[in-house]
Amino acid sequence: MTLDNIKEEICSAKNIVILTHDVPDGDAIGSSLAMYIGLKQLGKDVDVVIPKYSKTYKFLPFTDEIKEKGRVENYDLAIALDCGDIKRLNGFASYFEYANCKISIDHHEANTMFADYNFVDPTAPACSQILITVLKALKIEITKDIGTCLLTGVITDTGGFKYKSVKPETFEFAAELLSKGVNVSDIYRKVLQSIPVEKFELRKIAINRIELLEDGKISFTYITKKDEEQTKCDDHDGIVEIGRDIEGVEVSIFLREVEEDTYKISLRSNDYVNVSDICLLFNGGGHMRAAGGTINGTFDKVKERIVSECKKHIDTISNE
Ligand SMILES: [Mn+2]
Repeated sequence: MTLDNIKEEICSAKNIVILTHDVPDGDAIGSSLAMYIGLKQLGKDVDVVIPKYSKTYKFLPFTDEIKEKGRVENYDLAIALDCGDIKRLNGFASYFEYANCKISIDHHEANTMFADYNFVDPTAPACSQILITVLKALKIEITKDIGTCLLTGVITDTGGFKYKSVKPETFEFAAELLSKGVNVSDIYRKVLQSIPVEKFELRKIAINRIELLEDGKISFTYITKKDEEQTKCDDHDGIVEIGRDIEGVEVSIFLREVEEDTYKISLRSNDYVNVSDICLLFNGGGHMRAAGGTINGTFDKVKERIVSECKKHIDTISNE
């Protein structure tokens, strides 16, 4: 069984590196830190490498120990968390490739099974929820710190327990963490409610640009590099959800300029459109109702391509 192999590999490794996906969200960071704290408990030489992340998550325990770069080139073991594709490991893929053994623990539907051992459950609402099983198998004590990281992952990936991915186990899991002293309302407020002023300014720009297309079934907006310079903010978390929450919208599109003629796409769907399928066409993927990718071309071309692809998916399904 994969879990037994994972246990064995973790037990025998000395040097371990923990990696996650680029533009890390609360589940990516929460899972990484929970794993880090757990492996420290086992006395491992462990690094958690996350070059850049939103300061929203600075409140999590042990963020001071997050490294921008690894300590060595060749780790005994590399663990990728919450990452469906090696391409999404971005700058740190070399640590993964050079490691003697590679493990992936994830919940992305489109996971490419890129590791030696892949512990993937696409029905789990968050990687953090899978992690508790792994940590327990390793006989790691679920402390308040670990619980805070894990619950942050679940809260961010379920939008505060409101997505369809939430199952009875999600609440059982939350109940268990609460019993360890984890402060759910504090996490909720920090990751879902309060936003820094500069982030609010960036959001305002995106909201003002929202267009409703295809009879209001598609919401579209974007942010340029200039907007980021002007607001001194590059944290786009939450923008794509604003469009998704407009009544009648099936798919919300958010484009972000990363360099000239290159855009990152974020898609959200409300119900029946599988946006992971759409993003697979654009070098990306993700979940049925939340996915991302990259697209090259001028702004007008990019907009036209992504809108027409979303329209095609909406039409096919509504004609079935
Ligand atoms: Mn996740």
